[in-house]
Amino acid sequence: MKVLLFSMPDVVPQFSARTWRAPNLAISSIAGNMLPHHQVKLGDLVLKRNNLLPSIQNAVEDFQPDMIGLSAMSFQFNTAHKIARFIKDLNNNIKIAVGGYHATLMYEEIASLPDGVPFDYIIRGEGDKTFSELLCAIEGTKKWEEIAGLSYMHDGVFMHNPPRPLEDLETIQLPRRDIRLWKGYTFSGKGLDMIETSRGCTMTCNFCSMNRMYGRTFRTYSIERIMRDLANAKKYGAKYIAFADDNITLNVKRFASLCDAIVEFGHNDLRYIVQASTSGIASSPDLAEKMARAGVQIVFLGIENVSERNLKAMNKGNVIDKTKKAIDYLHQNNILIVGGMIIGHKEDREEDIAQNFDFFDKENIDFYGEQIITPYPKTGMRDILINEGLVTNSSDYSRYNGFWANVKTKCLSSEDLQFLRWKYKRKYSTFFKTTPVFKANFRMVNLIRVLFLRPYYRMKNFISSIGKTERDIFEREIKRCAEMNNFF
Ligand code: B12
Repeated sequence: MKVLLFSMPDVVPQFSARTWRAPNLAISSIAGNMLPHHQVKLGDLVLKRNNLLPSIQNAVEDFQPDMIGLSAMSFQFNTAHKIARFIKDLNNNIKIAVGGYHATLMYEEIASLPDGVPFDYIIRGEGDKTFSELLCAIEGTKKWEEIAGLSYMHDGVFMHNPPRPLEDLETIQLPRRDIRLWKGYTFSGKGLDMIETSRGCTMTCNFCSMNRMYGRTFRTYSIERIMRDLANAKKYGAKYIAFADDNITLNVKRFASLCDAIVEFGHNDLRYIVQASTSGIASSPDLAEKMARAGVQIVFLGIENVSERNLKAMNKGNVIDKTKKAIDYLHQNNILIVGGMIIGHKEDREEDIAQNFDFFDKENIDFYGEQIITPYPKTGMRDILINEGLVTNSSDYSRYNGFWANVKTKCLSSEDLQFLRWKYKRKYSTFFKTTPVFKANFRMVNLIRVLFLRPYYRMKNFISSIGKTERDIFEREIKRCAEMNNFF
């Protein structure tokens, strides 16, 4: 069969496609686990945001696929739905499968969409083997009802097979990087690629969708497999590697040996971006040193919030002291920090939001990854917020990306939340704080920032706001963000 796999073009304003265009690891992995007699191509549509539909039409007409697979997070699902309709209009014989987080969480709702379903198959959970078995069923070499994790249309209704047990990672083949339709994967002007070293997380954060995909489990790939994957990514031009692991410090000892292996295998010429927990990094000062030696340049640090009340509400426990220690250990090793921050908790007032931005500023957090709490489908946090009557947008998932306010607090409306996030982000983050190029040697940059740049940007903000109210500038910015994913 001829298969085309697409990841979605939607991005969240914080991750501008100008500086961050990552390949989607899911479709690369699906392709890597298909039987060799199939032909497959990969299209990461984030590379085609400016001419989306013509790019899809050309790819379909040039390649003539029998099957198209779409990968979507919740905030990208609307786009996946419209693209599926567009493809069916192009050629109704093409079969369409959808997979990823939204499909896994909302497959029953998708199967009963009121205005008809442009998808023929829904892949729930890990799709590496499920998709390969689906192609076998189409070719008549596998029984439909035997494919765990598959939902398929039969006589006009969707049949939902039992959920798929988690895969043995030893049996998952390397992702394919040789069949990408387009070029342009980049982070701050250098080649970017994605690698996973593990799957799952055992932590209990109730705002996270992970445990609906993997339960509270943690499986790891062998160091040998990871080194082969790094060599492959390097072969296809990667200079930056973002590890897709949600929390690479779940097993600190293992991560430390992975850092040592990267040096031993000579892959410390790459620059790494990882996601880690504060308690993981704070567990030993040697870890940050090993990470720096391996080439880790940026850490997405799950700080989340600095109020004990809100940390408790997220099942994160009081990690503030560990957070401060983790920040010190990383900065002592010249590692840049993207601080994960979640605001808009039920008791939050303006001062609670200000407190987090103030902490980030005092701790010299390099990039602000602030998000407004989002009631992602089927998460514990969603149930709590709905029961409290605090969800203001319960069904338009296209706004479920941490940028938009879909909730209110007992003291702040969602409009207030949207405005305050913008106001404090603008107040604290300066240009140089968001441009990694200038951060190569951030000690010097810090000095420049405090002495010259902050006053300069305060001046620039002031000049650009002359004659305009803060609200005017805010409305203009929000309008720009609301239009950035309008492709149809
Ligand atoms: C890496 C990552 C990022 C990276 C890079 C993403 C990118 N490509 O640009 C960064 C940090 C930029 C990021 C940002 C965001 N992320 Co993110 N991210 C992840 C993470 C950690 C790994 C994704 C990954 O590659 N996994 C490895 C692959 C192999 O697994 P997979 O994607 O799940 O795919 C498997 C199955 O889902 C399925 N499958 C998936 N697609 C398809 C398609 C087909 C056809 C088939 C058959 C099967 C299939 O099969 C695959 C193989 O088993 C996940 C959590 C996780 N560990 O999965 C969160 C996650 C996907 N992100 C999430 C979110 C919300 C976001 C943001 C919106 C929020 C934010 N503000 O940070 C932004 C949006 C970014 C954007 N596009 O603009 C949520 C999604 C929740 C939801 N309900 O949609 C997750 C689940 C995190 C969470 N804790 O809840 N993210």
